[in-house]
Amino acid sequence: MLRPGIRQYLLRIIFMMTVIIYAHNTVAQTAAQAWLKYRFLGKSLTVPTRVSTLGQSLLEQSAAIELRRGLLSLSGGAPLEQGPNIILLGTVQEMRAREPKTTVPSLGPDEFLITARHGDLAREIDIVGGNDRATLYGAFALLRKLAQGIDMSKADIRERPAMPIRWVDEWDNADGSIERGYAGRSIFFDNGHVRDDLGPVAEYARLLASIGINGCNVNNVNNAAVFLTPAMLEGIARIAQVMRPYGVHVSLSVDIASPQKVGGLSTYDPLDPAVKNWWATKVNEIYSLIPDFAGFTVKADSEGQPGPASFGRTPADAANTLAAALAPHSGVVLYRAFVYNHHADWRDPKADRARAAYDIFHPLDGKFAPNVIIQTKEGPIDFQVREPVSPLFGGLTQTSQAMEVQITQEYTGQQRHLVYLAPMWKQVLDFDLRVDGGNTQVQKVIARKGGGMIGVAGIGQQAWLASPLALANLYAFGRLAWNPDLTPGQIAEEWTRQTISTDPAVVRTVTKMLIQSWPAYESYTGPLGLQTLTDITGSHYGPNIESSENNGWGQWHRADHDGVGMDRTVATGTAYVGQYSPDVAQIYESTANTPDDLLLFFHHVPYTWKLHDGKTVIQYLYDSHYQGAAQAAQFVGDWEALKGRIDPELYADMLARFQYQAGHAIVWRDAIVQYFLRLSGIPDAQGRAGHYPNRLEAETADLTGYKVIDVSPWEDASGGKAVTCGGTSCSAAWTYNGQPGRFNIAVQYFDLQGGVAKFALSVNGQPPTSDASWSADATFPTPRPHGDNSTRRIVHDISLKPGDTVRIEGTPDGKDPAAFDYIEMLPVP
Ligand code: GCV
Repeated sequence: MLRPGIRQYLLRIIFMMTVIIYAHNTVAQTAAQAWLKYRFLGKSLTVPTRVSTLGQSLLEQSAAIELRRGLLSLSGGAPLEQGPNIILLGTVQEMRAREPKTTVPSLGPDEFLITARHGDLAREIDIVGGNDRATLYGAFALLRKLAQGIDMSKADIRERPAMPIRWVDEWDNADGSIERGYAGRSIFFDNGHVRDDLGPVAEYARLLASIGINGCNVNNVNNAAVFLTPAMLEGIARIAQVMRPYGVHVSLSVDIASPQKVGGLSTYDPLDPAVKNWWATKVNEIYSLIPDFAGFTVKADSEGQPGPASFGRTPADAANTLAAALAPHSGVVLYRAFVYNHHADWRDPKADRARAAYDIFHPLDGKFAPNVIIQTKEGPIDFQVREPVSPLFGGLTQTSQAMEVQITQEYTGQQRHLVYLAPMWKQVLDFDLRVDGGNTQVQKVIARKGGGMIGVAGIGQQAWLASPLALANLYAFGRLAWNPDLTPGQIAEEWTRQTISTDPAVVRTVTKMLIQSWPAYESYTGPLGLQTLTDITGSHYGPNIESSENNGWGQWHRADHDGVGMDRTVATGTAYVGQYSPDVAQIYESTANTPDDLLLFFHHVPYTWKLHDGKTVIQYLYDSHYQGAAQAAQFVGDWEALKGRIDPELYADMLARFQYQAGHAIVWRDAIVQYFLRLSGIPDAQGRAGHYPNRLEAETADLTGYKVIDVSPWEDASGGKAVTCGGTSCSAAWTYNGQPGRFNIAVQYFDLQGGVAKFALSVNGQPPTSDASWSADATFPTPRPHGDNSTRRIVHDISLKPGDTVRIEGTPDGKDPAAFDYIEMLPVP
């Protein structure tokens, strides 16, 4: 007969194992696929493993469950302790009630303490929260340290979040698609409804809570009206229920025209009494279903969304109507400052989209209700690879503000390229707007008056963000919203230790790669403040330099034969610079003071303009693209050095991604370099741009079945041309005339959707290696040959001598015509 204590203990273990096994069997998508892995580090833990709570609240119970789950896993499955040693969880009030004589300090909301106590008979770690959610944050903080192998036997930690709003926004549509999402379909919605299986949502909430995120806006800011229908709200209530145990409150994007679209009113004028009443009633209905509902996010008068301007009303009128409905329930309105005219006149040298947010919202400062927070993207345009900090952060002194950043990599490589964004966000958080000569760093501005940080996440069903390393961005977002004083390097290291390995060599290499990734991407996609030179009116992925020009979207760079860049100065340009405080404006108004990396955002200069180090703008454009592509190639080598040190599946997955990225960086490099060479007529001093001596163009081959086509934009293909196969099989052959030697042969092909074309390379009719045939089975944007889908395959180590016949055989499939651009002989080093 087992003693009751032991029996209870065993039953608890069995229960926990069942929960864990159940969770892992039923939830295909788990938090363990991200950073909550809690790998056994091969040594015993430095903390007690018996966990107890003083309170019964849902969040304190979650904290205990998370701790037990984490400790069990971290100790390699060894049974949790039973003895007197303990980790004790409770709020300040509960701790004070337990031991009236001890001095437990007062803690703010979400603030926690972790303290180790060593009595004669027992060891104790207390996790004390300023509220019950803080006990959960404390539990995750302890696990975070343990998972990195940090000794916590003498823990003495006190942390509080820097800002109250720490939300992710999802741009999920009711049909299950995700706007600008690159990781498959929604975990929330499908076919017009909330999904039956919300297992992944619970796992997501765990991930969010583990980094202190306390809000999740679950639907797209576009197409939002349907989310206020009664049936949908029932489903949203289920989502809220699943996220509640982790302290993540749900909010909704709303369409300002909902009173008309959903409510059947004849107007949605925000000052109309019937409209106000409709919102108040709708909000009451929401709170009856979701008592801890967080609030609304609003995109209005922007990119075709309806808004108050249709009635001559201001954003303050609209925001305050919603705020009045939410105020009795303590809900908030996140009103987005992303309001601009996307039909601007590109011929007007004074027109400037960058001005829009400040022009519209600055005059309204002081007119917003206290529960309105103005949500501003970190830069004045739209999540470009580099922009200056939005001047609006300095332009609203009486209004709460939140900064919106993008975790989903819309303009930064769509998770196919490694781009760790923490260094970009950190620069913005630390930027001092110098308002009234004061200490007005962005991180201080957004932390006051109930503001904070919003990360547009783009989480989907494919391993959260598709690429394992892209998850460092979600992690970093939460960590910076919690503590903007952390450095991107610290965050990268702690993420790597928890996610990949605590092996110092691995941590060093992965951290280095993460830190180098944003500058690398910038240098091959849009340096000097040009912004991402991508397909602005389409995919936002591959290169398309002119797509920014001659349209109303306002992402202009004004490149012409003589020069490049937008003149935004007060003296001669759009006067955007005047929106900054005088101290900041004096930096950007003059070319001498403007940092090179933003030169072309603020100034139009000739290509021969000398940068601060004396190099010309055009030569910098050439050099930067070659350096960036070389850096992308280096990532492959860096990663290969980790072979055998990390999980083999992760190794193989990321290796393929880095190989792809290295190839696509060449597509970017060649497109931009060719474009500016042709436009400026100024050659590359190093003779690289436009000279590809090892390349054999498809259009120069002896073609059987293949037809030559013009690629659009022309710069996305070598020589502007490619070949495409109209039949069942086509081939292109060249007679090799170069030096004899060993080569890696790169084949640049277009991997199109709607079929899986096949390619094979042969030399003198024979496949030279086992990797000389492959399928074009990836999924890229754009249904025709384009920089979006131009892909490089390298067939390794082939001996060639003059007179050899090199042939590419393409077999189309469905809508994929086995198109390709060129082959390139790369001497084996
Ligand atoms: C949700 C950019 C994106 C849009 C997005 C918009 C926004 O323009 O390309 O997809 O719409 O920003 O932030 O509202």
